[in-house]
Amino acid sequence: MKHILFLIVAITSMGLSAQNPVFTHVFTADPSPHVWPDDPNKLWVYTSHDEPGSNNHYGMTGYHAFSTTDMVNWTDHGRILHLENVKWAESHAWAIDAAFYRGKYYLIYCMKEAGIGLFRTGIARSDNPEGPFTDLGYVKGVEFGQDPALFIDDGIPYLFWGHDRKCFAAELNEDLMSIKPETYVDLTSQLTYVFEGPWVHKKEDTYYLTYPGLTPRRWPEKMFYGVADKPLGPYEFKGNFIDDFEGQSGTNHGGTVTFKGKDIMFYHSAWLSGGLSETRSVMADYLHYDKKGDIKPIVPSKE
Ligand code: FUB
Repeated sequence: MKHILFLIVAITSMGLSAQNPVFTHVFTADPSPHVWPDDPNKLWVYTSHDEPGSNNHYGMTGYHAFSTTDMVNWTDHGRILHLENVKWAESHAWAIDAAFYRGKYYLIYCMKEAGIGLFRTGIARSDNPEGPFTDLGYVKGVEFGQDPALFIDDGIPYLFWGHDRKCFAAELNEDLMSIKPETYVDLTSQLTYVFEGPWVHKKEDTYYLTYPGLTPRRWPEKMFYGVADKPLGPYEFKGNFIDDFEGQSGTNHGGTVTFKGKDIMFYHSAWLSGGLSETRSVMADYLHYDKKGDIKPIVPSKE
């Protein structure tokens, strides 16, 4: 496994700051940030990997993992899973998430099933956060499983997924390989403008579901959110928190993590590629809540 240590030179009075885009030696998208319970001083970001020139509507082939203790010095743990290691899949290694569940690390991702060409939600497992990850197959009960997010709440695994203006969720069975059909919910009508890429995080007692959406003005995607008091909703739509910005990609996608007491939103832009939608780069900015618990708008920063 290739390990690359690289430095991002950024000094701020807050002590936790990355330069945007966060990774500049490789194109990355769809960031999934996590702090695992065994090491609260380390932040992990799992990403999909844009390959310039793939020229096949985001014809991506694998995923990377990155870790840091300070948001300045990052280790690229290299390619942690590749299409060629997933027997049931043929193409399009799209968005990813990760989870720690019952002592093991899991990746959850979407790829097109061989011979069928529809997205399935794959699961891979490892003893270590950086892998190697072994594919276990795809989750049963999920039709067209694009953009999965695996959210563990009080030891219960929940899967969220969404595509083409729809968003769904369900509790998973303990082996994570199938949904509990009786828990399946269609959240689409609760999440105005939803297009794809759901992500759930909990703050105090509130569940926040953030997602890329399309307004009637259409592309590019902007980030929206809704809130609930239970993981499976119902969700109350709250609004937009990352609007259009200079140098964005046609898509946006990301997640939130609390690291060393700060809430950080990871998402992506096309800053590094000069605006090419299929050559994206991960971004990070602080996420702030107002007194009512609403997410304040994020304006992408250089640092
Ligand atoms: O990265 C490929 C696709 O683009 C993701 O699955 C979508 O969410 C969008 O970001």
